Amino acid sequence: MSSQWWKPAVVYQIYPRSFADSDGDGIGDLGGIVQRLDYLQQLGVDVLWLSPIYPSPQDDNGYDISDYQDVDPTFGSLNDFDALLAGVHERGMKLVMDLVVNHTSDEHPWFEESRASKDSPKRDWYWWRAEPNDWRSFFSGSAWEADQATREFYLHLFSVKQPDLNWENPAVREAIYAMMRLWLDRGVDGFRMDVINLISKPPGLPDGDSAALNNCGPRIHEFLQEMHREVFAGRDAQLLTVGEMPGVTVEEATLFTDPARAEIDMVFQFEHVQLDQNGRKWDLRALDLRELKAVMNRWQLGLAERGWNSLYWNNHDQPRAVSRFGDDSPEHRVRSAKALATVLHLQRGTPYVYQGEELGMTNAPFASIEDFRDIESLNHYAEAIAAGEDPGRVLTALRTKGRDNARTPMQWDASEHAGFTTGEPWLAVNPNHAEINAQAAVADPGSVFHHFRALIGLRHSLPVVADGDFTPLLADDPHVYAYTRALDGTELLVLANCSSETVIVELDARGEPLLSNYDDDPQDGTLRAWEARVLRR
Ligand code: TEU
Repeated sequence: MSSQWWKPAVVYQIYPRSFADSDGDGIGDLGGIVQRLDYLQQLGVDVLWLSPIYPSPQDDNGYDISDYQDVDPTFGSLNDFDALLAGVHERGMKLVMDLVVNHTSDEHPWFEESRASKDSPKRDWYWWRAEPNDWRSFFSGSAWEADQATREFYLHLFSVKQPDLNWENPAVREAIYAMMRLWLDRGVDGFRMDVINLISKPPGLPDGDSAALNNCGPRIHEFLQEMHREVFAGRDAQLLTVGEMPGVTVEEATLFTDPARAEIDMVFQFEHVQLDQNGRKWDLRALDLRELKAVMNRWQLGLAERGWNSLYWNNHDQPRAVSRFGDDSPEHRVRSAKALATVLHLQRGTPYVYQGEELGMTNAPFASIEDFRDIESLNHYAEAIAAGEDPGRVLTALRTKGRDNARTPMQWDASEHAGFTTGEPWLAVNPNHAEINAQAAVADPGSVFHHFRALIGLRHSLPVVADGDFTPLLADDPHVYAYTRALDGTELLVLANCSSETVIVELDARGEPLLSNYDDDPQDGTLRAWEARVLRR
């Protein structure tokens, strides 16, 4: 596995269900992705990450897999997959699959065999107990489900239809490694690993906070080193592995991503996407830019010597970046989307663009609970209402933080269903697609799309972006995000006003302008609303 080719690379995440529908059933598919490969090549991204496309009852939109070695007919076939992979490689891009192996679907043959009887040869491929502990599921309610057949309980940290695999069992690990080797042999270029820090459970499964107790358990590094030996070692292909790790710390991330330890290339940390909440995700809290910068700067400096960062503002589990971290009002949406991309893409790490982020897509105007589809949101709503919470308040939280915000169909043009489908979309298209869509963006040199292209171009052309040292500036400034990158005598100054008011910048902002989201620079020591500048000096 040749090293670190992904440092100057940019990854684009596709949520197949919502990207492009080629057969008019209202659900995106592989044929639709193939139709849009030229668009992605024009954007300039290097790697495509596909959220799960495997056979699934779709209880959690594919993160509940019932067959790891095929493609769900909703999305297409293995032949369609091979055609997609060929199209990606022909255009010089790579394709990374989603690896969901903390749990399977309860309709996976492994689980069906496991639940059949207490003596089943696959009984301990999952976690069964006569009595549950007090663990709660990430999707509300208990993390244990009673199973009538054997009158025992099985563990599911996510939905009832997502039973957790028992990684203590070497047969489970070997079966997973064999499946991964199959996809790599098919030409896949790596894996995004779903909640991979939860696979090593705490001995004895003690009562307590399940998220904390299962975060980076005692054998996690042993398992990832074994996986690396069994799956990746000895392959000369350029591969990428990224582990999604809710709750991971900088210290743990340096261990996971230190190349000398041969575990994974990078992790998704969650600290910066949990600042606008009081404990629970649904207890909303205003975001303070100083706190956001503090977290991002700590990760930048923490992995400067050892390890590597992934960089993201949003994905299929998070609300839209411009609505959450920017200002999605018509007056400021474009500039704030560009400013957010600028401060993220020029940091040290591999940037991830979530489909539609390059257009400045926004959160959606969900009117009522009937408009939501995501199991996490629907379960939370049911539990909150049952607990007597005010429905209006709960709905406001869902509108603000709900995952469906990220899952409204991709906006390709201004037509009825935004060019996503000729059928009835599984989730309503955001009505602002008349203005916000790829067709308009590609045709407009001043669009968010072309700003992303320019940022990706800087990472591809300037070694300082991939390898330069990171130095934070103005950490205590409540409005301005600023830092430098330096390498071999080249320095980049990156600064952005992350507010909708003009502010004064307390630093020497002179240099050769490389990129900005304003056509001019008044050179008067101020930054206008959401003004972002990249200068070389
Ligand atoms: O997400 C794990 C995870 O951390 C999220 O569920 C997160 O807690 C929540 O969405 C934030 O509000 C991964 C996948 O990305 C997600 O889509 C799946 O639902 C989940 O695992 C289970 O597979």
